[in-house]
Amino acid sequence: MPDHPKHINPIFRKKETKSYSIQECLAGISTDRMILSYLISKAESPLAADEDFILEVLEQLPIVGETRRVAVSGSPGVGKSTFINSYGNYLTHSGSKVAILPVDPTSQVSRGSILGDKTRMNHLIGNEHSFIKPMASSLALGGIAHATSTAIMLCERAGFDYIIIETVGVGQSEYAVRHLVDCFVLLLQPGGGDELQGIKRGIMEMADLLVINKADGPLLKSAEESLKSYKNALRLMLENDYAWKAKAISYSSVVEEATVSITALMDKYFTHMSARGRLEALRNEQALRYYVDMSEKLFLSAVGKHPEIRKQTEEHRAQILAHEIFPVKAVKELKEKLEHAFN
Ligand SMILES: Nc1nc2c(ncn2[C@@H]2O[C@H](COP(=O)(O)OP(=O)(O)OP(=O)(O)O)[C@@H](O)[C@H]2O)c(=O)[nH]1
Ligand SMILES: [Mg+2]
Repeated sequence: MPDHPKHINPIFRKKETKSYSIQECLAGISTDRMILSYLISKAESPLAADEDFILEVLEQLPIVGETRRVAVSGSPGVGKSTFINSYGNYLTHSGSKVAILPVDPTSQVSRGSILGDKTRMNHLIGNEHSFIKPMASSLALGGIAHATSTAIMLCERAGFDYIIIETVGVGQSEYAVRHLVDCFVLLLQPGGGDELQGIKRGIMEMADLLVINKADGPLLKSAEESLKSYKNALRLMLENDYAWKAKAISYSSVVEEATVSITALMDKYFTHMSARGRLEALRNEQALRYYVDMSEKLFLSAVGKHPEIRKQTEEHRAQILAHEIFPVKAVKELKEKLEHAFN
């Protein structure tokens, strides 16, 4: 029997999932959640046949209306899922259709925290105006950006008004997700400064809205103080390329008026972005960035597979470790080899 990594159960067999034809997908994407789920799972697949299937579906489907793509990020436990549950519930009760895509690169093996997410989203499970599909794509070769951007396009064609992506604030996935959404919401814990929360300054700088969460009960006072200091810190920040200056607000999932305030702020953001074609410009920039990022990754992987180049880099690595070559000289040699191989 082949060796299996310890966490893999060798006798585990995935339950057979129903498959659908392209025609069935086209006819049912907006009415049948199983079909939308099926398509998103295909978007996560690395198989070329699945990619072709999805492309054919996408090419034949128009976008139904205007969507708002929102990312909700923040440290583990800050309350992202609970926030999405209360805010999403409010939106569906106001007549919007909401799709939620929790993205978690850390839980590929156990899908642990994603299961936790689902229990925190009890208002949205079984709600006919919402749809939740956890994504656990790999970071390799732009996995998150690729699968999530395809999932967003599918949800748009299925007629959702809001697409909310939950992503844990640990770094790499934020940067990938930032460029897929229109509005980046960062949730912060009352009390500690951002350093204390392990939130990198870079993540704070890419936020459009800062939400000081859990502003209720014993944390209310410290949430109000934090709100003040974040507002002060934001005064020093400049407008982004779309003339928007990040705003801070406090929030609690147990206070009903908080959902009204966050909805008003979100509307303000999207009204600002809709003016003067800003949203269109942002989406164009993102589409191009997606292509550039993906093509760079493809180039890198193709070059790395070139036999001569591969042999050379392996030799260089050994020589560098044996102090037989200066790294600078190795890079110069590699540059010459690359020029020779691709010209
Ligand atoms: N008091 C209070 N507690 C909250 C609020 N929102 C979330 N919590 C609590 O915070 C804990 C974490 O909430 P989650 O929504 O699971 O947090 P998360 O950021 O999605 O966590 P991960 O997905 O594991 O990163 C839970 O015990 C929630 O009940 C809030 O507005 N007020
Ligand atoms: Mg969560």
